[in-house]
Amino acid sequence: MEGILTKSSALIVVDMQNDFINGSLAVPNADTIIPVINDYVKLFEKNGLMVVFTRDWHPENHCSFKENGGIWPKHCVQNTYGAEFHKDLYMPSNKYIISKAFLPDLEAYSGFEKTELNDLLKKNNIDTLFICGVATDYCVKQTVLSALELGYKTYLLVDAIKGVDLNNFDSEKAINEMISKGAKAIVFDELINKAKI
Ligand code: VGL
Ligand code: ZN
Repeated sequence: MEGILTKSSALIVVDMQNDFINGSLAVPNADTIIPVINDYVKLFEKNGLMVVFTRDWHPENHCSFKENGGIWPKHCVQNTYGAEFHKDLYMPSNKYIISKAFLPDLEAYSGFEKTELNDLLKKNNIDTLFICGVATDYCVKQTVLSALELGYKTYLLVDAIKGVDLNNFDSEKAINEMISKGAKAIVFDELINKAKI
């Protein structure tokens, strides 16, 4: 293994949970990226590389819910079906799960916000991240921007993300912002070719 995929690379799969795929806060066409994400997960697993799944993990009374003055329908409540990972998502035996946005009064779109993610990556000498999942315009975007601020070389897996698009072009704007701040857009075949594995 050489090229852009090295022992210091990790895959971060953002929030592929039932509520975001076909539940209360369904991201349009999120189901269509599951097979692509599975290909990435298997590629990393096959090469013994780290795979991290983040999950939105709200308490019942989370501030982001409409009933509490927020903008979202109730979603991803801890220990409910809606918060479970989708059944078609391939979960390798060797994986890490990072829960986020678990404090009632704090919205946290980034997988790094108030979590152990940065420590976990540092402990494993990770310097390069490959990020996919949902939603492009919220948690994927904020996770990518945090990663860049923390100094990780960051790839956005553009064939394995989907956005909410509350406003037209939100996802497109989010992708442009991530790239302008240093993220590199890449698709599966390109990664395979450049990885030289
Ligand atoms: C998300 C809206 C609300 C996300 C989380 O995972 O992108 N979006 N909570
Ligand atoms: Zn949420």
